[in-house]
Amino acid sequence: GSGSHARFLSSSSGRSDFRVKRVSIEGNIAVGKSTFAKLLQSACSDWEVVAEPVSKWQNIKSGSPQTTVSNLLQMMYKEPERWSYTFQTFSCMSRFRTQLQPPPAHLLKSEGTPVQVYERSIYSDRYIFALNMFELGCINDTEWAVYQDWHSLLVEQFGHQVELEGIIYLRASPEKCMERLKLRGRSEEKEVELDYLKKLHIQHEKWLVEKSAEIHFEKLKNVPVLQLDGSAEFLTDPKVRQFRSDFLPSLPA
Ligand code: DGT
Repeated sequence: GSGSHARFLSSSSGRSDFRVKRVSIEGNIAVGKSTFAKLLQSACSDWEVVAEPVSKWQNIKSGSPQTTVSNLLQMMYKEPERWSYTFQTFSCMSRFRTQLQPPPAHLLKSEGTPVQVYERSIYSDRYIFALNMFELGCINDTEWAVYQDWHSLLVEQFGHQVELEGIIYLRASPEKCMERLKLRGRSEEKEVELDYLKKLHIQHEKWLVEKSAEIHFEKLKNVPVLQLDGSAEFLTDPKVRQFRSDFLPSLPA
């Protein structure tokens, strides 16, 4: 509720020289993270969204002198046993890279509480996706050990620079996410089955609701989680619109 919302925005980031707070939006595939993130950004000039680098995963340039472009997202969905480990190294690296970027100057100058909003995090990379691929047998024991080893090293070395103030969990049924996934029709996702979304849903629940996931980072366990009903249609639901006009009058109706 609003209590936890206020709590994670008012607590200190632990760095006196650096007021920018970081919030990650988590949730199943196609639940509506980007739509929600854009709403946050348009509601408040102090909030900046850093999108998930999906387009980078779809366009990897390799080879010379002729450059070929490969679509790792597609390769991962087509042949998960061959490509999941490679995918997770690249998705996690690109998440680290974008989240380590310094915030833009306008945020640093802002007088309010500047917030950077991430679509997913280095933590969902490990505790949702990589773990799920391991449990499905698409990442083998050796790959999983190697992934966890370098993931922990990077978090220990750089974690303080990407510390989260809070997590927003957009929660919806796997069926609802499937409906939206079909609606948006991203070609790589054609073969995604409801069962896969159900498994990802359970991983989210274990980490963010039941708190029963085996998390290796003490700080992460204490990050407050704001749970929001992701089944609402944020752009058209009358109740959401009413809330927006009452509390966020700066937004276009
Ligand atoms: P949204 O805004 O909630 O509709 O979601 P998008 O489109 O911004 O992002 P989402 O959740 O659909 O993720 C993009 C695609 O990448 C989707 O097919 C799931 C996949 N994906 C994202 N992160 C990972 C990951 O760490 N591992 C694997 N295997 N797949 C991932």
